[in-house]
This record gives sequence, structure tokens and C-alpha cells, in this order.
Amino acid sequence: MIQGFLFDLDGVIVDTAKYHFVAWQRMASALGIEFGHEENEQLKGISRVESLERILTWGQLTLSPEEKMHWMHQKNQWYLECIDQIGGEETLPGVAHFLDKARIQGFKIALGSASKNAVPILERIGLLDAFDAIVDGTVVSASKPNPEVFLEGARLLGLAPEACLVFEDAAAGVEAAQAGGMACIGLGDPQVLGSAHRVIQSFIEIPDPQLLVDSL
Ligand code: B16
Ligand code: MG
Repeated sequence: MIQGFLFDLDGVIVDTAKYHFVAWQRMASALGIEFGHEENEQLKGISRVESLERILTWGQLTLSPEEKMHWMHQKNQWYLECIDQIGGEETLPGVAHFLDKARIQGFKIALGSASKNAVPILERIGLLDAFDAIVDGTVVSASKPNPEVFLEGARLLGLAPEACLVFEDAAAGVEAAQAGGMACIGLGDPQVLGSAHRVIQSFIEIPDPQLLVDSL
């Protein structure tokens, strides 16, 4: 019986992928590496350090540990410049309503994101208080598809993994949920998220959390 929800952040609660794109592209261009939307897609749900490693591999570039630290810091500064502008209007459709209703219906709610910027982003969009627990890139080190981020979320909610339902927009995140023994709702392209229990385009399709759980 599902008693709790674990939410990914980027692509589920707010579309920050477009800002990661701006910042990674700026870095890639400075390093002479081509970086387009196709590459950005492959970084969804992937940690900052792992994302940098992938971009360097694509560009066949080797950097020292100090240079890598420098570029990760620089990329994050550019990303934060974008994030500084966001507000509640950037929350994806139907999410705030779903979170409200889930709380009223007695579900426990945690965040399970790879981002180290999760708390300031939730503050900016006014949803920090909607979560009973936050597990983010400052807490866990293993990148999805490792299930650590979701297992820690379930633990903090005091629930068994099988009592949790994950919401994810990235293939690596769906894999992480399944590796942790949790059911998963995918948000986005069914071709990419086909192994999820169900794939939706937005929370508008599932306005009632209890009905969703009963339908699984
Ligand atoms: P940061 P999620 C992920 O968020 C993003 O999808 C991914 O593109 C990003 O590299 C990662 O967070 C780390 O973000 O640089 O802010 O620590 O989808 O797991 O909520
Ligand atoms: Mg995501």
C-alpha cells in the first residue's frame, strides 16, 4: 500500500533543465566543445560531477582535478544567475495542487533530487514547506540510477521502499526507483520512460493522489 511520495525536482516540480542547458552550453563553448539539446537530455537526473565528466568525454578533453573544480564552480555560478530569476510561476502545471491534496489525504512527501541547489529552488517557488523530508545532492553522493537518493527519502519518511511511489522525468531516475524496489510514475516521453508503471505528461492528468494510488 503506497503511503508516501518521492519527488524528483528538475523536470517534475520545476523545469530547471533549460537553465542547466544555458550554463553547461556556456562552459562547453568556453572549452571548445559542442553541446546541444540532445546532449543536455542525457544529463537529466545526472549529478554535476558526472555531467561534467560526460561533457569532457564527448569533447575528448582531459582536465586536471583543479580545472574540473573550477569549471563546476563556474557552471554553477552561471546556473544560479538563471535560478535567481525564477518564482512560483515556474512550478510545473498541477504540481502544487497535487502536493496540497496529498498532504490533506495523509500521504508523506519527500524530495529525491540529485541537485545541490534543491533547497534554494524550492524556496524560490514557495514549495519548501510542502516536503516532510529533503534528500538532495548535498546529502547523497551516488548519482541516479543508484537508488540511494530514494532509499534515503523512504527511510526519512519512516516507510518501506515498497510503500513509496516515485515521480521522475529521467530514464536514470526511473531506473533508480526500480533498483530501490519502488513503483514509479514517469513524466515525459513514453519512449524514454517506458519502464515506469505509468507515464504522464503532467500532474493535471492525476489531480487526486488517492485515486492515482488506488489505480496502480
Ligand atoms: P546541481 P534532478 C538534477 O536534478 C538535474 O536533472 C541534472 O541535470 C543536474 O546536473 C543535477 O540535478 C545536479 O544539479 O548542479 O544543481 O547540483 O532531476 O535530480 O532533480
Ligand atoms: Mg529530473
